Amino acid sequence: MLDLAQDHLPIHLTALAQRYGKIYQLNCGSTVMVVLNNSEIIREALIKKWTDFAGRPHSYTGDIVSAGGQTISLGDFSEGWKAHRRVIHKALHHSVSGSLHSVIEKQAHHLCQVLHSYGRKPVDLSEDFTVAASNVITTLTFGKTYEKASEVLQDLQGCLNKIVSLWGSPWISALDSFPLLRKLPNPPFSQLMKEVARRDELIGKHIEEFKKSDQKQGGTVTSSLLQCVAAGAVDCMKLTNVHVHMTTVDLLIGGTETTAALLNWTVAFLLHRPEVQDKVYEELRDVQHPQYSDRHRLPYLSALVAEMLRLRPVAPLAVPHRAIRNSSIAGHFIPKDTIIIPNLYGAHHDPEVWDDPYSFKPERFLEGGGGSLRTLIPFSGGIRLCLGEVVAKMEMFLFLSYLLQNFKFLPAGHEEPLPDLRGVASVVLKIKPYTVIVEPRESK
Ligand code: HEM
Ligand SMILES: *[C@@H]1O[C@H](CO)[C@@H](O)[C@H](O)[C@H]1NC(C)=O
Ligand SMILES: *[C@@H]1O[C@H](CO)[C@@H](O)[C@H](O)[C@H]1NC(C)=O
Ligand SMILES: CC(=O)N[C@H]1CO[C@H](CO)[C@@H](O)[C@@H]1O
Repeated sequence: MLDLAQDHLPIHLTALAQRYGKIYQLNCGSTVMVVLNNSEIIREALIKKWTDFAGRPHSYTGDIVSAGGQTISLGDFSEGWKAHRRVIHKALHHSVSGSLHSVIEKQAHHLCQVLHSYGRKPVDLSEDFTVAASNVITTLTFGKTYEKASEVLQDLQGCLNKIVSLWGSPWISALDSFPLLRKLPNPPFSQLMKEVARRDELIGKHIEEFKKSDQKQGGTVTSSLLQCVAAGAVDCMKLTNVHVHMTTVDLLIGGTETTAALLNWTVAFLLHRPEVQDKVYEELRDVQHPQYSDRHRLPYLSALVAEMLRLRPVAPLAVPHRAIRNSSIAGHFIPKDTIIIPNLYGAHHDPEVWDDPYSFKPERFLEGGGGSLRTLIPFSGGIRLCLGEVVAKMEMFLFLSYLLQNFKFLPAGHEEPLPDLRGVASVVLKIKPYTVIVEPRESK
């Protein structure tokens, strides 16, 4: 229990790996967990033996936040889950193909306008990043965007963030391992129940409004799913309105804070190594309106994105998997129902794979730099691969190309220390608060 209550669990689990090796077991109450700390072993379990490890743990609190496992992210492996994931995947790619690029460009452009309006005063950009990432998702799901000050957006993001952080807290996880505790009063748990009810009210309102609007004709994930439910087509079997509802929750939770946190991390690292910013800027000078298809002409920017995903995989422990039958990993017997924790953070800091793994060196991903994209697994792998990988990669590339082409990020002041790069990790790995000065490039 103490091992799991650490403030930076990925670092703690990685330190345990140095003592106990690339695969080890933790026991918590009646729960057995196996932690995997290198990329080879994670690939063995999640890709090569995906049929054995495709499950999710059943948990008391997980059921509460996921309407009894009716989400993609927390739903256990079953034929119904597979069908649900397939439909969303198709709907996401249908809504995404062609339009995703322009959806992101529009938000990147808007983000630049907001940053211009700050002048040269020190600012905290985390909310602007959240708004940009959230608007990409709400455009894909409902065809709608919101301003930062919008009450609807504030309410929804506030509520989802609280759910994620409460659910990740030890007060809540203890309830899964120690059922007796459920009988005692637990204020964080009551708060969680309240936020879940609020979430369902807010999302429910969105879907009702959407059904009444003219958007329902097509082009968004929600319209594809609703059509699917109404038509009762074969590959939509058993998809219900609850699934449509929970899909929105999945995409908003999976797609907003992750992307925003990664942008926030990138700015912090660039403050520590300003020459990296300048190199990316030089590269971008020759490309008028950067497109995702230009990424091969922008090797330094691409290397920066890869290095950020390596150093700060924002879902550092992925989402726990469950063995759905007896199996083995690296020659060790793994009984059915063991919980598997892929330590992506550990895999990305493995000294056998990465030179100087704790240093920020985008150059490692340039030709001949020694970095290997094969061992980079920020989106995990196999059948549970992040559903938004394509969206996230395009967002990172386009947001950063717009930001770095238009601005230079500077430390907030001479006396101010540079941002602390250790971070705090619960479900999403985040950086601690800091401010930054945004200087427009053309003013020089
Ligand atoms: C930089 C950004 C992102 C990173 C690093 C990331 C990473 C991850 C990881 C590691 C997992 C767990 C996979 C596993 O269980 O093995 C995951 C799952 C998931 N992600 Fe992402 N993600 C990002 C952005 C997004 C976006 C933009 C979306 C939505 C459009 C999204 C939607 C999801 C969903 C729905 C799942 C659950 C998949 C399943 O259980 O089958 N993610 N992500
Ligand atoms: C799984 O392994 C356990 C031992 O932990 C054994 O008792 C059980 O029979 C095995 N189940 C199958 C289906 O092989
Ligand atoms: C980065 O995110 C944290 C919260 O996770 C926030 O407090 C901090 O101010 C953000 N920094 C910037 C420059 O956005
Ligand atoms: C990042 C890290 O500490 N990885 C460790 C995983 O386990 C192996 C032992 O098998 C260590 O050598 C690595 O250092």
